[in-house]
Amino acid sequence: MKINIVSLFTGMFETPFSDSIIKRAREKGLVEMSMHDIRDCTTDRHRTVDDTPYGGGAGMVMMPEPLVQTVESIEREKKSISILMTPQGEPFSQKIAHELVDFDQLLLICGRYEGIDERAREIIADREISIGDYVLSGGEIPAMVLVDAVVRLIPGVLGNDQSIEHESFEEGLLECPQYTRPEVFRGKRVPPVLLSGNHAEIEAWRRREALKRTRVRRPDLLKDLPLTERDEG
Ligand code: 9D3
Repeated sequence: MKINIVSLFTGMFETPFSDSIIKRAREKGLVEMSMHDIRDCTTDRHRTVDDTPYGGGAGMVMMPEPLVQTVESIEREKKSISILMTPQGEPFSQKIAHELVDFDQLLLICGRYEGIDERAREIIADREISIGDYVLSGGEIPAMVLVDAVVRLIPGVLGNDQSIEHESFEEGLLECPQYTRPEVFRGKRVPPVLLSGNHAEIEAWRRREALKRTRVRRPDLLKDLPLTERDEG
């Protein structure tokens, strides 16, 4: 998969994508990433990328010309999609991550200031995504979140021992409690069932604990979950 990131702060992407899972995915040739600085597509002496809003008001708006120019300078693969990271977009989810992993190329456009000129938005954005209802300073961190979630779904990126199939959001439940050595830590014991060696009982316990935790912390997740008869008990 090819990932192109359009931003005014391309330097922000250097370290997060040079570590751990994404680093290994790049080394294995499974993802190719490139950053595109919008300022490189300016033509004036001051390399201006923003201007005051028509109609007045506080803040600045990203000008259409350098932004559209930057996006249009990127070579497109057959199956590519351009995504504008914006607080007005649809909320990002594991489901969207699965939809995006099917593309050969993602173009992620990061806004800054109060946002981008509406005409530029219409021209460059196939889809618009937000990562949640809180205010950030720009689309860079949201783009990193999206890349991380999508890249780990590319076949071959995760090792077999890190299989995604049993991960919490894939099953629609929160994770059950996890334990490792020692058996007793500050007087707190590991639940005896986990030491029993009875795999059927361990599985049943994990499912029960995951349901319990989801019911308390995220009851909204249970609404669209197919529960078995055993779960209801
Ligand atoms: C004062 C009105 N704000 C709109 C909600 C203005 C505004 C706030 C933050 C305009 C841009 C931004 C910068 N944020 C993003 O570009 C952004 C974002 C976010 O702030 N939260 C969650 N997801 C995203 S994706 C892009």
